[in-house]
Amino acid sequence: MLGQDGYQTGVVLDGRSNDAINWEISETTNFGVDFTSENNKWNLTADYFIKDTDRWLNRTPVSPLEGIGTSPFQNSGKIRNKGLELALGYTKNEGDFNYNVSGNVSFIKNEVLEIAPGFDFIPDDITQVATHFPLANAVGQPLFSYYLIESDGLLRTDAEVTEARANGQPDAQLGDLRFINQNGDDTIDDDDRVFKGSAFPTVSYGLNFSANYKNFDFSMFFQGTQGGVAYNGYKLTTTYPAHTSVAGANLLDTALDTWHPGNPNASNPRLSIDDPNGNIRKSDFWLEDTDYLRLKNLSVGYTLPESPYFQKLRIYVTGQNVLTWTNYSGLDPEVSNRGVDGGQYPVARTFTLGFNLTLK
Ligand SMILES: [Ca+2]
Repeated sequence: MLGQDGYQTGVVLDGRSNDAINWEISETTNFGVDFTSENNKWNLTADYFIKDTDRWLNRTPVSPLEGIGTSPFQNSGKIRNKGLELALGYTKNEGDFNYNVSGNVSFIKNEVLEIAPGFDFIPDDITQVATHFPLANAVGQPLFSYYLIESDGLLRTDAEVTEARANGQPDAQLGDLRFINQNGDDTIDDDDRVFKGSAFPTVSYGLNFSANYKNFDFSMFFQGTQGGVAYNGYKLTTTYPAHTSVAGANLLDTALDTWHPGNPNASNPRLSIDDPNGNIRKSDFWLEDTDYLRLKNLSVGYTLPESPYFQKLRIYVTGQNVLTWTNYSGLDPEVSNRGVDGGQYPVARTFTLGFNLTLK
């Protein structure tokens, strides 16, 4: 206001709508075979598919001259999913001991075929600690790929520090991360980013086993994936207190495995309040494989024979997410959020004791 000190609160348009958007269009081509053996004991299914999604809905950036913070959705680009799905089952139904074993595996490749003309990549708005936007979409890469500065271990000798200082890291010290200066200029910045895979697993599989022996029944289901990668932001916020979003918060024991002169073989870079080397910047240091095998379901039941009071009574114990095998260090390898792990609440391990009663 003229003649008054200070600022007045103004209003600015953060985004705008796009009247021209349409549904995405998908086109799927399938080749499949189903096979069942004559005695119905074996069955096999194989399915090869190509699914193209056209008019991909995304927030392609608009010119900053528009003055809006959030770009509107638009249809631009084409995504391809192709893969092979196999399922095999075996059933035995004779005598006291009957069982069914089945397994399935799928190999899926996801690839961006087109993006809006004039762009090398379309940044994705999924964020970690509000400053890391690790994902981008580019032709030839999987959808929602990591687009990051590459790290190459810790600087553990004076010679390595000297070399890093001459190669884009002027403030490097012992215990800092070494970053790869892809374009060879005198700084490490977003121009040094490379694509580093995505959260999409390349292989997913499941194994189911169910059996009956006299009055007992038993079933278990395993599931797993391979080839997916997560951006472990949870590690960042629980190891490095320098980040403003978590200043003063409790840390995990990974903070004990940070470099200091008494711990020269640490896996994590040194703790630093001002972080002059940018160790906690957006980089592939936070990427981790999410390969896992999980016993998703385990169930054991016993059915009491018919009595004067009921027709059937089955007592059972069921467990979910009973066991998990993984090297992923976050809370849960089944990371949602396009693989950007901000410490989302993990799936619960639950056990249930119950009964099914069928009255006469
Ligand atoms: Ca550079």
